[in-house]
Order: sequence, then structure tokens, then C-alpha cells
Amino acid sequence: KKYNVAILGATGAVGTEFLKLIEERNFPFAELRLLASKRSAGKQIEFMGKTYTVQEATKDSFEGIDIALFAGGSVSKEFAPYAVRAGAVVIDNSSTFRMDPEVPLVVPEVNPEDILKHKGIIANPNCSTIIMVMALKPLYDLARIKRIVVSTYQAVSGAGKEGIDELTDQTKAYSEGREMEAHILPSASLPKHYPIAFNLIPQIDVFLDNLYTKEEMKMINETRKIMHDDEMRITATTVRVPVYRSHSESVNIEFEHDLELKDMAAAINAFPGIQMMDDPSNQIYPMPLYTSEKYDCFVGRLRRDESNPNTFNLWVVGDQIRKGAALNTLQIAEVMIKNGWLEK
Ligand code: 2RA
Repeated sequence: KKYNVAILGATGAVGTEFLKLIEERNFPFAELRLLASKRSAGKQIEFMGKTYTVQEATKDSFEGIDIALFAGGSVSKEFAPYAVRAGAVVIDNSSTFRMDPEVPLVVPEVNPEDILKHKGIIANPNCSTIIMVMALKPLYDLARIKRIVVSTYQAVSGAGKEGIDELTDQTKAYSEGREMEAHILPSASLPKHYPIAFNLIPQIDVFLDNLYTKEEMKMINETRKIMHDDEMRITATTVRVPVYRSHSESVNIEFEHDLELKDMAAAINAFPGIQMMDDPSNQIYPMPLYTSEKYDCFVGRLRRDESNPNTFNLWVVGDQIRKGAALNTLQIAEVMIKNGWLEK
């Protein structure tokens, strides 16, 4: 069976990756409708030997659509209800619906059964959350997790094509001895912007009253929802780094009881979508320069935290645009197709 698919945000970094993955993974689409804001409407996109014209998204854009892939951003709030009313299942990358109790928040390898609770919308978690829970879930199945301390090193691709372009332009300017210009990071909507080339910015998204950023609270709240454990104590520090596409995360995990490193490594290797890359004696560990464009997440630096009982450190790296966004979204649709969960 083939499905009529709409992509909202077809011209951005995530939308472009949807198309690459649909082709790479032979996603069974019949009709493909590319939608974007007025600004990007009219653009021609060559895809699988056909020329598609990107249409401006309107409330009527979803008639006859089975699966609506939303790349994210504020447009999701406006168009999701129209797509649901037209009978489509919306898989949304934006943060709009993630904490809505009526909307499942899904990493297909971690909590696929939650998909069945959907009422038309399924939310794709934040990229840094997805990459972390891919490492947590195989370990949580060995021992319940009591506390997590995570620091992230997040690629500029999280800020879209504009973030990627800024890193390139600033690196070029710096190497040519010119002033680096900053217009995007830490967040386009903020009054101050800082260069990311040769720099780190300890702010992703806006600050909240508790002095955490929205990004940090997403990691805390979304992880508890995906893993169905509101008791887990979590603290996060999310940092933007001059890396193009993969997010890296240093995770300290306190379990309910002690574990053996070999059992933890075996559990991670046995879990789909993640694998160990961990051999310190041969300087083997995951690095973002080499994990980009890959489907899997990678874990290294697994070791005991000698400062606390039942506690371990690990380093996990994953492609932000793929597993962090477009791949996870498409995999949700793939799981629905495989299980017959799309049939009305
Ligand atoms: C970022 N996680 O990295 C956010 C949104 N993709 O900017």
C-alpha cells in the first residue's frame, strides 16, 4: 500500500532531509505534496526524477493526505488542526504539542506503543532528548534510573540552515582576518547574537525564570514523558558548539542498583539504532565530525563514576538532522505502516 504524504517546511534543513530519507528508505508514498510558507512557495525541487513545485501551505493543503510530516517551527500550531481535520496523521517536529497529555511523544525504539494513543497528532521529541533517551533506554531496562546529569555540545544545524551558514561564514571571516558577523545564535529572536566559530554559547533558546533555558527544560520534561518516569531527577546544561550536524552529550547516570560495564555495553549494542564505539586503549570514541549522516547514535567513554555508588558516565553522539529530527519522524510513520496503525 502507498500513502499520500505532505511535508510542511519542505525547503528547510529538516524538510530537505525528509526527502533524502524517503528516497533512501524507499518510503511507500503515492502522492508527495511539498508545502512551505509564502516566502518559500514556488521553489522547484527535483526529487526522484520528478520536478515538484513547493506550494504555500493553506488550511486546504491537506485534503487526501494520509501522513503529514511537519518539519517544525511555529507553523505547526496553525496547520496541525487543518491536517487532522482532513484525516491526516500529523507527525510534528515542533515543540508545540510535545507536552500535551493528548499527544504521544515518541522515539520509535523507546516507546512505540505510545503511538496508539494518538488523536491525530504525534510529537517528535527535541533532538537532544532523542539522542539521550536512545542511550538511556537499554540501560533503564537493566536498572531503573534515579538521576541524570547531562551536558550537551549541540551542532549549529539545530538552528537550521541559517545556523549552518553562519558557522561557515564566520570561519571564513576569521581565517581571512575579517570581523565575524552574528545574526542567528543563540536564537534569532533574541536581541543579542554571538559568533559560534571558535566559540561556545551556553544558551540554546530563551531563558526561563528558573535560570534554565527552554532547551534544558525540554530535555528534563520530555525525557520523563517518553520514559514514563516522572520520578527521575534530571538536570541539564545545553551548549552550542562550532560543529555542523551532530549533537554530542556527556551523561552521568545514577541507577537504582549497581551494574557491570560489560552488561551495559551489551545492552546498548543489542538495542536497535544505537551502538558502542568505545575502546579507550585504541582512542576509539564517537566524534561528531564522523557520525553525521548516519542513522545510528554512538556511545563511548562508558565508565564508572567513582564519586557516587551505582553511577556511570557515558558520551553519546548522534546526527541532529537525522535521528534528532527527520529520521525519528519518518521512523514513527514506518512503525505505523508496519503495524497497520495507519488504517482508518
Ligand atoms: C537546537 N534542539 O539544537 C534545538 C532545536 N533543534 O537548536
